[in-house]
Amino acid sequence: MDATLLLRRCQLVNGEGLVDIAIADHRIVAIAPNLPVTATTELAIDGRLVSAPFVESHIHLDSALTAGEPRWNQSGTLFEGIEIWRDRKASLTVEDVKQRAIQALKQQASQGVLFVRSHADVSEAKLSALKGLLEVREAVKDWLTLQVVAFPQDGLYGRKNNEALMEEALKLGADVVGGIPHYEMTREDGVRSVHRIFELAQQYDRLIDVHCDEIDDPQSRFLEVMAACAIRSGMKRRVTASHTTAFASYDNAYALKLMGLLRRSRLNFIANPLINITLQGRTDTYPKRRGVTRVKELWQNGLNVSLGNDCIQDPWYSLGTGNLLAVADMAVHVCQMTGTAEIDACFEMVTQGGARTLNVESDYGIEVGKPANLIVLAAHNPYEAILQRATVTTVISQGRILVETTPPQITWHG
Ligand code: 17E
Ligand code: FE2
Repeated sequence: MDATLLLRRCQLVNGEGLVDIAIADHRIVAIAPNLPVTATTELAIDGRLVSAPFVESHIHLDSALTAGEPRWNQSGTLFEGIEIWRDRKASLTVEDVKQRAIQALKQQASQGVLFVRSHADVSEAKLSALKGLLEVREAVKDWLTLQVVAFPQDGLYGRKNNEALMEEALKLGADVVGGIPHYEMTREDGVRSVHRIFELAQQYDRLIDVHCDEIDDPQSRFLEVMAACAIRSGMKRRVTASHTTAFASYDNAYALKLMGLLRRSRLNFIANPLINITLQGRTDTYPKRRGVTRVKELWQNGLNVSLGNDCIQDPWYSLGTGNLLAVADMAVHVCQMTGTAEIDACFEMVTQGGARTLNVESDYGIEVGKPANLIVLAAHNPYEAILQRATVTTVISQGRILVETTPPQITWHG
């Protein structure tokens, strides 16, 4: 058999012994020890970890790389971030969005991310964020899969025109319907927005990903509305609740009832621990809440959880490099996922779990017949990868080597 690319002696995430991986015509054509194959290019992996790519399930590329414009977020709250972004987006252009989004995506791809779901603010009259990201989706499609969420940052009912802008965004081709019920003016508006989101998703045949209960208010209970709608509509796995930070503030009696409903709903969950450990708890003195959703309990209940960066240097978070191992590392700490199976689960949340959230599982994973998207890490297993924030040394996209990085070389002169 002839291959274009052959990886020798790879350690797979759940693999027993080492295997070779042969790639031809952009697809994986064979996986087995000691393949009798010749290839145009052969890579000696020498027992290092080879994984399916990282999946960024939650990021705002429209605001990425704007930290400090027009001013820095001094209070560190979600609300100040929204106000700064409102001023910044007044001068948004399609070119501005495209340039920053592509820069951020290249930075992420260099760190092994080949699947990304980005929110695009559609509560802005010209829809520049959405139009820019739809053009980026097309521009990068040969090396990265981008999904775009129509996200009404100022509320679906926050201004008269916002609902119409959302529908316009779906007509233009957004992949996912977004929302922000906890930020609507009233509880009633929030509930109404969730129902409208489900209606639109069914009408336009789109996925759903709602910023849900991103607040420390234990009375913010839109997650139960989403779960009920997911069950009644039958959309279940096509629905995602992002952030759900209020879940960390619910009392345990309500959380127990809710968890039963969530198990029925099969919703996907996305936690963004880098951002929510800094945004939440800002009105607390001490004890100060962590404000990250109940990742461990959701995972223990068999629900699909993925982890996202949310921000790369924007009005909500001035730090961030788009590295998903940094996010997994933060989840291990904040969510106390320190058991061995729990650390492995955090690695899965930035790979397979994200693929399930994005509904791209049929094209994702290291299996014969699937598109050859894979990454090589300077580590031997997921634990080492998180421990070391391991360098992704080779990124292979659609069967071609897209990026190579040499890990830092330390010379000890003791
Ligand atoms: N917008 C929002 O509502 N919440 C966030 N965490 C970010 C933007 C980053
Ligand atoms: Fe977000």
